[in-house]
Amino acid sequence: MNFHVLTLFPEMVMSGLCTSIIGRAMEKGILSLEAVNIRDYTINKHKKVDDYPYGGGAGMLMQAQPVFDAYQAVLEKIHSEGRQGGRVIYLTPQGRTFHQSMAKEFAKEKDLTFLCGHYEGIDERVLEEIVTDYVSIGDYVLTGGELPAMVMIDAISRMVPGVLSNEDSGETESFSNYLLEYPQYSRPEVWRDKRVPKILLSGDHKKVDEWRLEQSIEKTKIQRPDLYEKWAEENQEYFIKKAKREARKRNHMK
Ligand code: 6GU
Repeated sequence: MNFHVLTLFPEMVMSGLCTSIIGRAMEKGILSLEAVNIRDYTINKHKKVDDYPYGGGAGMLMQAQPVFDAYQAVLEKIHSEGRQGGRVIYLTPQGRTFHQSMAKEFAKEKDLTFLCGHYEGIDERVLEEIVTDYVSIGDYVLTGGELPAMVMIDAISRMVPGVLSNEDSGETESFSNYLLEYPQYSRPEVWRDKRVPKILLSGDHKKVDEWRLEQSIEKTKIQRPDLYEKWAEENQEYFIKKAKREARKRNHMK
């Protein structure tokens, strides 16, 4: 996967993503990341990239020319490596809300270009010309598209094969089945008088799995009732099995 980021703050993007798991995947050659400074492409002699909006209104807009030319440079690079351009994602609170399923879809692409806006936005004409996807990362307003691009690149990267180790494949975690993660514990067995739940020390893997699933369900019910409803809808057999288990227990006690 090759990520290209069009931005006025290339150092922010590079420094935020070149560490940790993403950095290692880049060293391994599974991922590449380039941040292209839009300001390098302005034809304005003062290196200006913004101007007032026609019709008036608050703030400044990023102009079409430097954004378009910066994208042409990215496109030429992609073509020179024998590939087609691929999708161009504009980060905007007006876009579709980013979601795990979108991360999985984007992870199948060869090249993804992220366009980060600043000020009050970007001249509509260049958006019409180059953007294929409008994406938001949630219902709040940020000062620019860099953090959203970094959030998306992180989430997409961990869905690219080889980026995570086999043990923690992206599949088994929160949202892949609507349930949140169960609580986890490491050494020591007692910390500040708090014990690790006894079941986890039992060595009974079946019991441990049952306990973890129950914990996941309870946590999801409390923290994310919206996700819980979706899970319950798709896992009705869980409640039937659970009712049968409890009925058996009652019969044993009689
Ligand atoms: Cl993608 N951009 C900005 N500026 N603010 C946001 C956002 C994006 N997603 C949520 N808030």
